[in-house]
Amino acid sequence: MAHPIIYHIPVCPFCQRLEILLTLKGRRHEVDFRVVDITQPRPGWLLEKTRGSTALPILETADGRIIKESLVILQYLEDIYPERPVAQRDPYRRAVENMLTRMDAEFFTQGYAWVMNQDPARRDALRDGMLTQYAQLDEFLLTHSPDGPFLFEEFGWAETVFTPFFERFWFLEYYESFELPSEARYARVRRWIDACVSHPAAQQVTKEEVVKLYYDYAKGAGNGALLAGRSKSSMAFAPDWRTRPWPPRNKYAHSATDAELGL
Ligand code: GAZ
Repeated sequence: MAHPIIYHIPVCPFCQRLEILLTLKGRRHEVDFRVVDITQPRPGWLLEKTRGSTALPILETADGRIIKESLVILQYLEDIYPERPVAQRDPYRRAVENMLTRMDAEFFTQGYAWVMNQDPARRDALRDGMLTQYAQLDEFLLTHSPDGPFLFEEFGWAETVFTPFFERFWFLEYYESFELPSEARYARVRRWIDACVSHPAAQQVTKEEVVKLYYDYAKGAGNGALLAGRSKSSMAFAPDWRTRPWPPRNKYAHSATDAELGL
């Protein structure tokens, strides 16, 4: 049987969701992942497939049809590979994980707004906004899964949706010195996050990779955009991130050059 093709950006959190789901199902090798360089304009053949949109991931089915949006692609993969279900099958339990899934956008938007912020005067408000997000997740988990660590018995759908963002938010620790306070009202969500990021199916990125590749996000440039005075994006594939130095952490005081970043 022909395999589906996924066009993706390796460090993109939405793309990582698909890799996690397939890994949980033991099917990672059955889907053909093709890398797209986010720092270059999209090639014409790809824009033809997407009818002009540029966001990734997209999935091309075995018979050549295109599916967009990571959550929609997750459901498609869940449906074509029903063995080892990741989504809950009981309608109420599925509704519970869907309610948590619906909290994803506000959560990641808050984290990205903070890392991309360039105004030191807004830092405290952005930190408070982030803490509100963690408190909301904590409250949800305490209501539906007080013991945990996961929402249900195992790492499942909600964990697949959120874990890529828990791993991206390592950039807040590095560039904003953010630590989730050791207070009771974050204790449940902390246990969830710790269990999520240490799960074997969610090891596609490391803290070092996230911190190095997201330097330009920390300076306000998202999605592979080029900052003034630079000739290369920190999201570039080459030189390999492993060979680059750790970037300077003082994003409000200093703008690193290509050379300082090992680019
Ligand atoms: N809703 C889509 C999905 O598949 O779930 C989102 C996909 C997406 O945004 N992909 C990004 C992309 O391909 C890469 S990862 N961008 C290039 C383009 O041309 O669209 C996304 C944000 C955000 C901050 C970061 C990211 C991100 O908002 O990590 O909003 C969607 C992009 C502050």
